[in-house]
Amino acid sequence: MDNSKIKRYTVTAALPYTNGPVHIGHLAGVYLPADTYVRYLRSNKRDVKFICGSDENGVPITLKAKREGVTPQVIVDRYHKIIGDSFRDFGVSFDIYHRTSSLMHHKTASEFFENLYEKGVFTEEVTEQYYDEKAQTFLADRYITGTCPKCGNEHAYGDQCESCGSTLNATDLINPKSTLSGEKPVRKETKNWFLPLDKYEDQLRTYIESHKEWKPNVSGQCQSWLNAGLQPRAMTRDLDWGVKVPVKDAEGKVLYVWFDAPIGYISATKELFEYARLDVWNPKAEEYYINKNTLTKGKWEDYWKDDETKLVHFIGKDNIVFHCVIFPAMLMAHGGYNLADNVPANEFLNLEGEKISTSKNWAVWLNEYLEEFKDKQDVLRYVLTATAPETKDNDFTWKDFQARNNNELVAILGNFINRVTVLTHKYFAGKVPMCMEITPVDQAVIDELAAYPARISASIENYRFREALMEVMNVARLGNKYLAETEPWKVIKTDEDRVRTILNISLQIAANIEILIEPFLPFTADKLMKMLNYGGHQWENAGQINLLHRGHQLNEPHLLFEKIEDEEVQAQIDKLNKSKSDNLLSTAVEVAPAKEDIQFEQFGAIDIRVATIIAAEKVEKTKKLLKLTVDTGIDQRTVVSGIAEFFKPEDIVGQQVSLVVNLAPREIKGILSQGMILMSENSEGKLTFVAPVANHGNGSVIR
Ligand code: B3M
Ligand code: ZN
Repeated sequence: MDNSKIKRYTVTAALPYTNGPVHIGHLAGVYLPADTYVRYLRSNKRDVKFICGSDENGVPITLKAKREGVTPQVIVDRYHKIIGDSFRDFGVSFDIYHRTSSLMHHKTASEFFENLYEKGVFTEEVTEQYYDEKAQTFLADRYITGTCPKCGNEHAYGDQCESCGSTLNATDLINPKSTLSGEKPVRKETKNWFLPLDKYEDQLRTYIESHKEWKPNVSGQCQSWLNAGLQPRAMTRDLDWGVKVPVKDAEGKVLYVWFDAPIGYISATKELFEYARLDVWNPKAEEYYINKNTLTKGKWEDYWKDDETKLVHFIGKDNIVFHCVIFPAMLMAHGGYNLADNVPANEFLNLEGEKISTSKNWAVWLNEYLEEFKDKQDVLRYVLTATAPETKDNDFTWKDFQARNNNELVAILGNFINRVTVLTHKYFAGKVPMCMEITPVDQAVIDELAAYPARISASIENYRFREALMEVMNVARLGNKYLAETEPWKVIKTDEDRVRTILNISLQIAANIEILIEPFLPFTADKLMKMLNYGGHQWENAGQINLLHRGHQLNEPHLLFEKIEDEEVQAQIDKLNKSKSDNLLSTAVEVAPAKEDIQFEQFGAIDIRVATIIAAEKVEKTKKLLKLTVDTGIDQRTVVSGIAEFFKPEDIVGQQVSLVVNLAPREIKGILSQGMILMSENSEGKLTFVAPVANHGNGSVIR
């Protein structure tokens, strides 16, 4: 897109699944490059909206909910807040961080589906899908796993292989297995609505091939899908959590998460402008992390339907097909929408030489980092940008984290700023001295400084953020070199006017760094702005040497960075190694030997039923007990259960359980308890419910 034609920008960042916190791989791959790009645009006074939100409708969420024995809403509420808070505290400056469980999203996604449905875009097909007879549910997406037919990865999902990035149909998998019951699934007919991707193949090819400027890793993946021939793809699923399919005879079906999630960018934009239009502050602003400082009135359509808007999607490489093939096809089918001008997908970041794994807890979680490295957001921003997997997978190590902090941030950037401000306070009481006679050495530095903003802009505008950050650090290197050559701490003894010039030019370099560093290290830029008492990050001023006028009063100098000691880093390495040994333990844990055999009749005497918790409260003066009111289908009764350490009363109302109903009543802490809820206790003593996987009526007999 010709830059002169661009009136505004819509920048989106992949919506993280709310089945866990975000980790450094997400940050390096998606959120830091996106935030750097948007901060740069704002510094250049461009009209930009930065859109993100929680992806709350996918199978990853319902799987997590089943494993914890709670509802999906409990999971998404928990992680929407954890993720939203951690992005805010890390300085990722979204204009809105929305969520796809919201009414606005369900409405927007439903209307989008109806638009295509009414045009007859979808083909209604009855196909055989995998079905888990034990769990009594169809197996979509992450409910089923098996071997990828393309690359042999044995842990591919029903819709995608994260290893080779291929999109799959569950029936493509070799040796499929249900992730719910572990059983081999059977095939069962069901009707779904298919998007005929094959019909958009030519348009997609034209679109993709028109973007020669896309990163090779992105274009390459797109070309391989196009060359393999696009197939119709089901855009609905037999699931009970997500956006209901808004057409008749679609009972028990929801939109495929990868149909509704990209529409989440649009619903978030609508929410943002609806909020700005109403011009009243409401709690949704907190829930959606709406950025008050950048809120503007306007029309959401300008950011999605106007061809003078540049749309950029920041994602990880496993999301390329959804953003470069499926979502564009949806937008083409709908009509009236812009297509992305660029999708600068990054590769993957590894950790200490191994793939980041949430299930094995082999990750550095952002919320934990913010706790353990207070006020060091920019150290992680710096290291993850400097080592970003922009063109190939890369590796994060805690030793490298420490080295870059100590040898680059402290020794180069922090050192330059400290020397300039301390010397100005020492020799001129913190006032910017007048620039006296300019020597050829001075002029050479001034000329070199003037060239940096355009060079850094070019790198950022082409999504090369590692290179851009390195150039910003070179400005600090230029400053250090200038001080080393001119040695004001020596010259002060003989030529004060010369030192006036040296420190004036050095302070201008410091003010330039404050502007140039802000897209990358916003917290440092703010500290520098306070120290220099210099306002605003305006890119247009960068490169100039008259930013701080003679007599301008600096504030007290402070160290921008502090050294990170070996112990801090070793503690993190130990923490990772502990999670590795916990994993080994949890897989190899000693299982208690079976009890003595009993006769079938003895077991037959136990009456276990499906029941539902309808009320829950803590038992006063006890740590472990909850008083539960349970609907057994036969009656409603009180049961006292020792689960208070693992569950909050409010989280388990509505939870289905397995209840022994013919256990003789017992008085516990003065409460008559009539029955026992079956719980599973793992090797760490953690309890979870033994609940029917499918929704069965209260009173159903468990045998
Ligand atoms: N929730 C992230 C993932 O695949 C996915 C992105 C949606 S962006 C519309 O891990
Ligand atoms: Zn594969």
